[in-house]
Amino acid sequence: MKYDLIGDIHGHADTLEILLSRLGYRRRFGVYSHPEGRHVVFVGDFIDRGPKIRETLHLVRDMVESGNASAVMGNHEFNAISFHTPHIEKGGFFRQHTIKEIKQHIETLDQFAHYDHEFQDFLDWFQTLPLFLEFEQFRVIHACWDNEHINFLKQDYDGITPGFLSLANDKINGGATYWAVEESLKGKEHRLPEGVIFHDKDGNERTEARVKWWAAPEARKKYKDVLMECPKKIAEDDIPPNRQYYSYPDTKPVFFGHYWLKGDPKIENPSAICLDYSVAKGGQLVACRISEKGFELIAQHVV
Ligand SMILES: [Mn+2]
Repeated sequence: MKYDLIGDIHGHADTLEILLSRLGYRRRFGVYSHPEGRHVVFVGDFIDRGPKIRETLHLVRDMVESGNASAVMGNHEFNAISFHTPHIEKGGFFRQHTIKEIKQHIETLDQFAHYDHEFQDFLDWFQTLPLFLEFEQFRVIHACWDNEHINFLKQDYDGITPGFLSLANDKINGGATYWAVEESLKGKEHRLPEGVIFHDKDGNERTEARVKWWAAPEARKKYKDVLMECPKKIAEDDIPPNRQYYSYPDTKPVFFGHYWLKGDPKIENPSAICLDYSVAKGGQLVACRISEKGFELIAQHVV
């Protein structure tokens, strides 16, 4: 099988259709497929933010159900399941309905306002999405591959049950389940050096920063090389040898999305390749074609 991987879509169905046609996929009997039998793997985050979430979901699910694509779950799909599933024991839902959570999900709610039944169908479909995929030549996960979490999920994950949702949404008591879902779907954070803080985009004071776990070991010299939101104060400082930041330990390539990278896509580390270049912030939707020539990134500016 020949593969094309596609990054976070966030409701940008028109951009997705252009990218698919540039990759040689054609709509046949209503479903995108490739004349040479190529297969797409989507890295998750189909919903929220963009203008055509329903269309995106129909396109992606039709490809998956007809065997023309595979998909893993993104944090937005996981959050949607949690947002809409009632917590029978505690009351309310597995994900809170405060302004912050509603704002993140508002485009999806709005676009499905008159399609309740259809939305329920998609929520059921989200529950069938795997949390990671492993192929012969590569791996796929939404945010971060850590073998400890993968082994836990292989042994203990038995689908999206109420028990699983309860643990996965509970930082205090959720244990290994919470951390496996949190880090696989949202990434890892590490503590900043003593006394260093930054303010996130909502103005909250933060003492932990997201780790660029995909940065190759030889490319990790300064703090800015390993931290996503690196405070200016330490950006150019060398990382002391006693400070360890999680690094993907294997050579088998892993593809992921999630990180809203900026600029033109490039492969910094051929073992860990991010395909999210902020399509929902005016950036690009990115695919990686795997062929005899190796990996080739194909980017489509949002339309
Ligand atoms: Mn994401």
